Amino acid sequence: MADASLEIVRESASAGLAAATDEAALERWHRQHLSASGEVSLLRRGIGKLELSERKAYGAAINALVEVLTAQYDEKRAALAQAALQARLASERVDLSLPPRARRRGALHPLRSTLREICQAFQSMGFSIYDSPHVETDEFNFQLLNIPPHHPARDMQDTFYLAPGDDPSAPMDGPTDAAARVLRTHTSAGQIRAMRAMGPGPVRVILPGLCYRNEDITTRSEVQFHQIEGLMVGTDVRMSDLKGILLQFARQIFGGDQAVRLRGSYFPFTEPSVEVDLRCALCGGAGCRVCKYTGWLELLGAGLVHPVVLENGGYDPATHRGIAFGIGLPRLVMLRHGVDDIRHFFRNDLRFLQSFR
Ligand code: FA5
Repeated sequence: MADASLEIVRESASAGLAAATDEAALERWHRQHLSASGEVSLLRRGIGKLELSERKAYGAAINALVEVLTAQYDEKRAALAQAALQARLASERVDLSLPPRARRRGALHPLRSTLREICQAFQSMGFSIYDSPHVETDEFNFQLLNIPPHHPARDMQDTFYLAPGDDPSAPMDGPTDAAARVLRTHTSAGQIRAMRAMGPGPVRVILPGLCYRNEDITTRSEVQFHQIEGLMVGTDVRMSDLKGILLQFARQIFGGDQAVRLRGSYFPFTEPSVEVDLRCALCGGAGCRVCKYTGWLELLGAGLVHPVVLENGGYDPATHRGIAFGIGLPRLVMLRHGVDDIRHFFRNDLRFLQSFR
C-alpha cells in the first residue's frame, strides 16, 4: 500500500521534472519535492505512524525514491545548463561569412612581356643572352667602341658620370679618364666584354638591359630605357645576315608579312652603319600620321662591327667580321601598341597597364 503511494509520488514528480523548461522551474520543482519542507520529507514524517514491522522497508523505499529523483534532478539540471550554453553560443556567434575581397590578378609590365618575347625570338635564331654591367667605365662605354674623348658622337649620349670612390662631393671624373665610371648609355658597352669572354670562337648573343642618359624627359625620351643589343661575330658573317635576322625578328614581333629597309647612317662603332626601318603596320606602307606619311617606321641602329672594335674585342678584322644592332625597347612597344607617350610606361597608372592584358 505504502509502496503504491510512493510510486504515485515518483510518477508525478518525474512528470513535473520533465515539464520544467528553465532554471526557475527546476528550482521550484526541487523545493516542492526534495527540500526539507518538500513532499518527500512529509512522507518521511509519516514513518512514525506505521507499524514497527513496516517502518524499515518503508524507510528504505523512501531512500530509493530520493535517490531516483535526485539523479533525475541532476540530469535535468545538466541538460538545462547545456541547452542554455548552446543558446548563448548561438546568439553570440561571430559571423565570419563575409564575402572575401576579390583577388586582383597581376600581369607582366608591357615592357617586360615584350622584352621576353624579343629574347625568345632571338633565342629561336640561336642567340644566347649575355649580361653586362650597368655601371661601366668610360673605356668600355665609349673608348673601346671607337669613341675617343671629345668625339662629337658623345654629344648624342649625354652621360651620367659617377663620383670617384665613395665620396659623392668629390669632383667628377671626366671623359678623358678611361677608368671613370658611367651609367652605361647604351648596351653596346657590353660588346667588348662579350667578345673578350667568347673569343676567339664565334659570338651570337643579345644583351638586353637598362641604359641611362641625362636627357630631357619628353613623349619619346626617358632618362632610363631598355635596349636590346645584338652581336654576331665569325669568319662568315655578312650584312645579308643582319637583314635576314632583323626581318625574321620583325615578323615574329610584329606579325604578318613585314618588310624592313636599311638606310645609311653613322655610328662610330659600325662601318657601314644603317638605320633599320619597319614598313608601317598601320597603313601597310601607304603613308599615315604615325609614319609621318613615309610608309616606314624607324626601328633600330645597326651595322658591320668596325674593325677597330673587332680588334679591341680580340678578333683579327682580316679573318673575322661582325654584325651588331641596338633596339630601343620602349619605342618598339610604342610602335607595336600605338602608345603615344613613353612616360606612360613609368607612371604606374593601372588603367594604362591593364589595357595590355
Ligand atoms: C645606340 O644607342 C647604339 N648603341 C645602337 C647601335 C648598336 C647601333 C649597335 C649600331 C650597332 P641610339 O642612340 O640611336 O643608338 O639608340 C638606339 C635606340 O635606343 C633608339 O632608336 C631609341 O629607340 C632608343 N633610345 C635612345 N635614347 C632613348 C631615350 N632617351 N629614351 C628612350 N629610348 C631611347
